[in-house]
Amino acid sequence: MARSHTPGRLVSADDVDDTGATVLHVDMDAFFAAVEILEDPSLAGKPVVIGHPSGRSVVSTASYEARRYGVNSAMPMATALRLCPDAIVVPPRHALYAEYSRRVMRVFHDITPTVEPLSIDEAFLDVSGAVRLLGRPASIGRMLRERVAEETGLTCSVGVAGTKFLAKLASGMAKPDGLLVIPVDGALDILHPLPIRALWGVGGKTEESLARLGLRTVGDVAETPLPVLRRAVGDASAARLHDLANGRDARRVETERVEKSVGHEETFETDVADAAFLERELLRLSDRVAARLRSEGLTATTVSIKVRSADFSTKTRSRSLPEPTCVGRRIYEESVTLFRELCPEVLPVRLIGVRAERLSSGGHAASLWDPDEAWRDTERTVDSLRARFGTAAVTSASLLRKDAPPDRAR
Ligand code: TTP
Ligand code: MG
Repeated sequence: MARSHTPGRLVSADDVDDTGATVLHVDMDAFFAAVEILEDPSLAGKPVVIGHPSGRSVVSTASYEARRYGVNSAMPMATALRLCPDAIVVPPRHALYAEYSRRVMRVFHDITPTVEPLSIDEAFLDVSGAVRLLGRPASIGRMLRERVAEETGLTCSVGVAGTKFLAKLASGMAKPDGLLVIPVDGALDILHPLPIRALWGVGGKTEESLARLGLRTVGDVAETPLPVLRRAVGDASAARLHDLANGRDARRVETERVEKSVGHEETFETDVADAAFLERELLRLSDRVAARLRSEGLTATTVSIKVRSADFSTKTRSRSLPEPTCVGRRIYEESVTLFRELCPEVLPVRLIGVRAERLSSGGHAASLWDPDEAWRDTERTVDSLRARFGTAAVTSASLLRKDAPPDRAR
């Protein structure tokens, strides 16, 4: 089911069975080094080591060219330079990596609201809800890799499996720049021949204890009776290792905390007195607020607007909705109504904003009568187009009108 490209690296064939493999693990390849190479293309193809050049520091990461010499993360810089004297040492620039990380995570959120970031360069995604719109898990994984490359110029590796542990294992096996599916039915065939160290959380000490029992592979651990494992590594570890070795991992992909409100606002360079233009701004802002709500799996029950006039006086107005919504059109209707109640006294306007409040998670409320259904479906389609082609590719028709005042702030 998998074929090997470079030694040790596995990628899935196009026709691999990904049924039920709805957990994706994405990890950027040689992240800090890849960002530095992107910023300075003269480094491409060279052994690049990220870290401070002093002999006492340690390596943050190394390009795959440098890894061929045995250079690795956390290795003393002096050792790295001994192994690879031609290495180009680049001091880390953390703010830059954080910015790239945000861009990568944004791509993930375009695909599903269920994103669990693990570190600066990796995350789990649960794509079970995205399958209907975006296709099978493996093709979502391929699309994600393309989108990350388009948006950032960086490569990543993707593991696709039925559980978090197996998805993470798969992305590691696919590295660099690959995608590997571990089919739900074939998981144990892949898992059992691996060394014990492949089990999540097995470090040197645990490995030693298990080796003393004569256990070498994950399959050995799977076959060992639980009481025997307990005596070797303690109750908690034993249960976890036994589960993982048998392909069991009930942990779900956990999204980040629920936010209190979601808002967007626009400050104009020159004050705007054109009410029709301001209403189109409200449509654009409402669309953005709604897209944020949908991408985080949230709905709102209150819509508020903020209008700051040329004299800096600021008015906010809010309305409660009969039903929670994540639909831009609904948010726009409420905000335009609020805006018209304030007009024309607030003109000319310096800043305008839309905010969704009283948020709850778990999609829209189930109600028999759903006035937003058609809009929501349309906007979800827009979300999926944006996931494929990027935000700029899709916009509301009324935003394309060319009669915007020339003084509009960009
Ligand atoms: P990793 O994902 O572990 O490594 P990587 O992205 O460089 O390479 P790959 O995933 O292809 O194996 O870590 C992500 C970044 O975190 C890495 O680029 C640098 C930083 N990091 C450190 O600073 N110190 C470390 O010990 C490790 C492991 C990572
Ligand atoms: Mg990485």
